[in-house]
Amino acid sequence: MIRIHHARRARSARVIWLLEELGVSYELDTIEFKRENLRSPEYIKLHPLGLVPVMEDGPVRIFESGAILEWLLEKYGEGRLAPKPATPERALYLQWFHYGEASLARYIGDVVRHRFTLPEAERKADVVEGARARLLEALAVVERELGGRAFILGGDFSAADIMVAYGIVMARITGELPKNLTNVAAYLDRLKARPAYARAWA
Ligand SMILES: N[C@@H](CCC(=O)N[C@@H](CS)C(=O)NCC(=O)O)C(=O)O
Repeated sequence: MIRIHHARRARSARVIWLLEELGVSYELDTIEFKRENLRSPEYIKLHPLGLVPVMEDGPVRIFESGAILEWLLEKYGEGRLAPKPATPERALYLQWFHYGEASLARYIGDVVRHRFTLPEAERKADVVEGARARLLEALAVVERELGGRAFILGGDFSAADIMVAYGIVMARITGELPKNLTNVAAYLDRLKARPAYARAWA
C-alpha cells in the first residue's frame, strides 16, 4: 500500500491529487504542520529537511513532490496524464511540470514561510517582498500562457497542471493571487471542478 506523509495545504496535495486521478489507492499519515512534528527525530528519518511530502511504496521511500509524481506515473500511469516521451509535447510538459515547483511554488513557499509559518522572530519582510515580486512575474507568465487554453499544455489535463496548480492555489488561499489574472482564475475553476482535486484538497 502506498503511504503518503501529508500535511494540510502542503505539497502532499499534489501526490494525493495524482493518485485520485489515477484511481490508485493509498493511505495517509496526516501530520499537524508544526515545526516540532516535522523536525522530530522520527520524522527527520523520513525526510532529512523535515518537509512534506514523503511517499512510501513497498520498499521505495522518496521525497520531493515532483519526483514522487514522476515515480507514480511511471509505475501506475499506463501512459495517462503525460505526453509520450521524446515528443515535442513531452518537452513542454517537462518544462511546465518543473516550472510548477522551481519557478512558482518556491516563491509562494517563501511568502508563506515569512508571513505565517516561521516563528515570528525569524520572519523577514524583505524576503516576502522579494519573493512576492518573483511570484507575480511567474504568475503573469502562466496568465499569458493560458490565453485560449483550458490547461497548461492546451486542451488536455496533465500532471503538469497538478504541479503548476499548487502555487496558484496557495497564492489564492493566502490572498497573494492578483484579481486581474482572469485566465488563471478560470483555470483554477476548471481544476477545482475535477473530483480528484476536491478529494486532494478536502
Ligand atoms: N521541493 C519540495 C518542497 C517541500 C516543502 O517545502 N514542503 C513544505 C510544505 S508544502 C514543508 O514541509 N515546509 C515545512 C518547513 O518549511 O519547515 C517538494 O516539492 O516536495
